[in-house]
Amino acid sequence: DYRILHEGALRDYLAGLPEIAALLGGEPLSWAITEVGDGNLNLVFIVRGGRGGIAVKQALPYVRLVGESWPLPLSRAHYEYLALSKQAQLAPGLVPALLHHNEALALTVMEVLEPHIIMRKRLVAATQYPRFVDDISTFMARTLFFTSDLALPAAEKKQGIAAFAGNHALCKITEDLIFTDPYRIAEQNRWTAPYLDGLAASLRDDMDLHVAISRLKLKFMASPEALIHGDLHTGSIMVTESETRVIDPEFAFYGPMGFDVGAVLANLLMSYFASAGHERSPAERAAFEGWVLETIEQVWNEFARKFLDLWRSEASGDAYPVSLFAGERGVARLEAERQAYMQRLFTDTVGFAAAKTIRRIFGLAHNIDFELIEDPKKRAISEARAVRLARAMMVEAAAFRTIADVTGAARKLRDW
Ligand code: SR1
Ligand code: MG
Repeated sequence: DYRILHEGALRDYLAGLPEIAALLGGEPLSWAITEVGDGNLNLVFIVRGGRGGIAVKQALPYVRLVGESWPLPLSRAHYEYLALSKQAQLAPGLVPALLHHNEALALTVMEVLEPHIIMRKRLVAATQYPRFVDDISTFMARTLFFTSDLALPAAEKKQGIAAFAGNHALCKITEDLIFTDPYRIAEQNRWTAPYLDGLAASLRDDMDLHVAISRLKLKFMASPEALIHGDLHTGSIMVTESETRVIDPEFAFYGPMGFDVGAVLANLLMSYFASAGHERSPAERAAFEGWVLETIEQVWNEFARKFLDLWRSEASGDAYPVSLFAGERGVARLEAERQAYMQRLFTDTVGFAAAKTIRRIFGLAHNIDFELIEDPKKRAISEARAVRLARAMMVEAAAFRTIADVTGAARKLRDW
């Protein structure tokens, strides 16, 4: 029954949903319908009636960014709906409210987020968000912890893995676009030529990097640690001064936790390096970049603190059986093991953050942090700084022991 619902057909469809029609209010013919999707994959409509508004997201049977030559399963809308439902349960108030889902039409109706704005757009304008650290660290700690073996009995965890196993076409996009193509000649790659031609060639020739990215790819493919968002960049986060909402989990599956945490840190790091290329006074630049680096530190530190608190207080999973850690000695040993676990997760996070950075500079899908720097030479300088840090983070991930090691290295590259 799938068909693409453009304005008229969408109006008729929504008019047939009594609860949605009542929420919008007024006559269906009076509803204002605008297509606002600026992502790479889907159609997104905002519909406004006399009483209220809604957001409607419909998956296209192909990649919007490229066109019909690249087909993509509609089932991703179902996985997005499943993930949003789970995230709403685990991190209430941090995802948009779900109002309706039609699996056959690959269509989901959600609350309209107003006056929320895509975070990436505001970062380009050097805007600081005071609530971001607390909200994103809560979102990640709760969604990752409560879908992991630390919180779930083994059977339930395995059912979770199975429920998302069919989302492999979206995983394959990540496997190709993030973990493979930037390191080889690929038709869809692009970069700021001619300035980054040499750097692009050096990535294709760098065997240490090829080993490091392949280890990360294997980790992405074969580590069902938790239900991850799968595309947690600053374009998947909407913000106001007082609220944060995580959107668009269509890449969700059971994968490595560090992929989500690394995505957030990578996108903040790119915002930091892009800052030098945008028009802003030295004082504004210093204030914004200082805030970004502090935010990066706090995101990791708060995430780790909250995750560990959950582990200490809410561990009901089958991993680390309590009976094996009885007595004072057991309690101390388990706490040491928790710290070791977080260190391994940090190393994964550093590596994945690097992979997420390099793909945005040499792969198919770029981001406006860099793209809106009009002067290609300035853009290339910012991008080259980000790549220099990313290479070190990928090849020597374990040498970055703390998040301050990452921000310290970023600071050193500010004027490189
Ligand atoms: C073909 S899809 C390109 C990218 O868009 C999405 O936002 C994901 O990041 C994906 O890798
Ligand atoms: Mg998206």
